[in-house]
Order: sequence, then structure tokens, then C-alpha cells
Amino acid sequence: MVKDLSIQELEKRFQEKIDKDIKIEPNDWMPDDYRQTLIRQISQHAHSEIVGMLPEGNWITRAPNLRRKAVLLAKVQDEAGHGLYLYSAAETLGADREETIDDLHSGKAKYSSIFNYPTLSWADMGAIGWLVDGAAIMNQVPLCRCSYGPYARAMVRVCKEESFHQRQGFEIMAHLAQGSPEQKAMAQDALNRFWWPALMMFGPNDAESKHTLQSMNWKIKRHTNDELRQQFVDVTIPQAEMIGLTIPDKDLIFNELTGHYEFGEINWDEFWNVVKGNGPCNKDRIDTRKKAKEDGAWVREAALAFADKRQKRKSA
Ligand code: BYC
Repeated sequence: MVKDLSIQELEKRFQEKIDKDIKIEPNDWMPDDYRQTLIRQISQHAHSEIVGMLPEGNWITRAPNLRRKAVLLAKVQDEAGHGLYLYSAAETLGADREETIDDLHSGKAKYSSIFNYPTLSWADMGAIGWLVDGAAIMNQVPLCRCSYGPYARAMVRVCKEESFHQRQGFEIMAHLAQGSPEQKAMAQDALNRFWWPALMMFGPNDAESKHTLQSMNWKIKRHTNDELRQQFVDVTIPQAEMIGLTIPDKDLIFNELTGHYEFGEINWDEFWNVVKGNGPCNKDRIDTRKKAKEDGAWVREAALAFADKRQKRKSA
């Protein structure tokens, strides 16, 4: 009973800190569910960055010129960095990195649905930067104010880099859209294929989102999935118009009264199917990650042997 009371008191103080916008740091007391929610979200986010390298990595050798190649290489490298900050942030909550990665490989842990779609043309690099990184920024800027300190701080740098990623994607799309009819058609085709999956990145509708309410109370999330999706639609449609591309949604209208675009129904069956592992590339993505881990075993062994040798030399 006394123990219960003290936990109640701890929870009360914890929530007071959250309400006052005081950051929670790794050594602070926190409810177990808060810790588990953060480990789930941060590790899913880390996996998304690492798996997210694959669809673009696929095009590094086929970039149309040296400038585009160098930019794409830098972007994919940034994504590896984001994954590493995020795995480290999850470790500050007590998550074991090896276990976290094994959960991805076994299918236990999720990663963003968007990365289970194939990249069929060079224009897909434009669509990913413009739409996928654009959606990621919309979601991640509020995460810079997340109540958990290490996650919030990691997001500050991630967002700066994402903003460069978004602009390079938009630049590719704008360039193609002003090019030959074939290039414009390629840009339109990429937009057609990535538009709806990009809207799905924000997660299920609020009514179906099981974690949002609690995550908002804890200030892990600052906006609901539908709020962020709407913001993304509102900023992206004028960008498409500016470069002369058409959003593939026949129900899209601008509501003068609300000042927002109204858009068609998302195919939620497709979303859940992809989240459950049945998207066009889920198997390929996980197989690639598993192979990377197996192929890198000798590097980890060599690094450990070297560290061991140095340690022994030091203590000798
Ligand atoms: N895909 O209650 P909900 C990037 C799951 S990488 C798959 O709304 P929550 C980039 C959700 O996990 C950007 N699963 O959940 C990298 C939950 O399942 P569990 C990645 C999804 O957490 C390389 C269930 O559905 N960004 O930018 O409140 C190249 C119910 O959902 C998805 C992040 O990870 C999805 N789209 O809200 C280019 C941001 N959506 O765990 C770019 C951090 C939902 O109960 N994460 N689910 O089994 C978040 O902000 C939130 O976790 C979400 C979901 C908004 C994604």
C-alpha cells in the first residue's frame, strides 16, 4: 500500500514535470509504460531510417550525373546517422541494441510502411525526397519538443538534415517536370505511386490510433496523426501545382471556409496489409538487412578482438 502510494506520488510528480514542459532525462524516474512507449516508437523510428536507406541506396550507382550521385550518397549516409542517433536514444532507456535489431529481423518490430514500396525510376528519388522526407519533417519537427530529452535533442539535428533531403527531392521533381515530355511523365508517375503511401506514413486515422491519446498526454506526440497528415497535404498541394504536377486524387478540393484541402479516402486495407508484412518489398527489405548483419559478422568479431587486445595490453 505504502509502495502503491509512493508510486502514485512519483507518477504525480512525473506528470507535473511533463505539464510544465520540463524534459525527462534518462536517470529520472518514469512510468514503465512511458519507457516502453518510447522504446517502441524510437526503435521503430531507427529501423525506418536504416531500412529507408535501401530504396534510395538502390539508385546510387544509377544517378544521372556526378552531382546527383554525390547528393544522394550524402543523403543515404545521413539516414544511417539518424538511425544510429536513434538506436543510441533507445539505449538510454535501457533497450539492448542487439535485441532491438533482432526484433526488426524477426518481424516483431515495425518500421515505416513507406519503405516497402519499390523505387522503379530515377524520379522516385525525387518523390521520396519531396514527399517522404517532407512527411517525415512534418512529423519530426514537433518531436523536437518531445518530453524525453535524448529523443528531442536527436530530432533537432535530424530535422535540419531532413530539410536538405526534402529540398533535394523537390529540386529533382521540379527539374524533371520542366524537362522533356518523357521526363515529366516519369515525375508524374512517381508522384502517382508515392502520394498515397506518403499519406499513410502518418499512421491510422485518429479514431483508430491506439497510442495517440496517451502519447499526447505524455507530450511524446504533440499532434495527432490526422492533424499532421492535414498539414502535410496543405503545404504539398501548392508545391505540386507550382511545378505542374497533378495530385492523384479525384476527390481533392480546397475548402474556402476552413482554409484546408479535403482529400479522398486512404486505402486502409492496403496500409494494414503493408504494416503486417505483406507489402511489395517487405520480405526483400528484411532479407537485405539480415544479410547485411551476417556479412558484417567478421567486422564485429575483428573489432571486439582488437578492443580485447588493447585492453589486455593496457592492463599488462
Ligand atoms: N508504418 O497508435 P498509432 C524517414 C503502427 S523515417 C508502420 O497511431 P503511434 C526517412 C504503430 O507503430 C520516418 N507502422 O501509433 C528515412 C502502431 O503499432 P504498434 C519514420 C505504423 O506510435 C529514410 C500501430 O500502427 N518516422 O523519415 O502513436 C529515408 C497503431 O498506430 C505506421 C517515425 O518513425 C506506419 N506508417 O503513431 C527517408 C516517426 N503508422 O507499435 C525518410 C516517429 C502507425 O502498437 N514515430 N504504425 O505495434 C511516430 O511519430 C509515430 O510512431 C507514428 C505512429 C506517427 C508513426
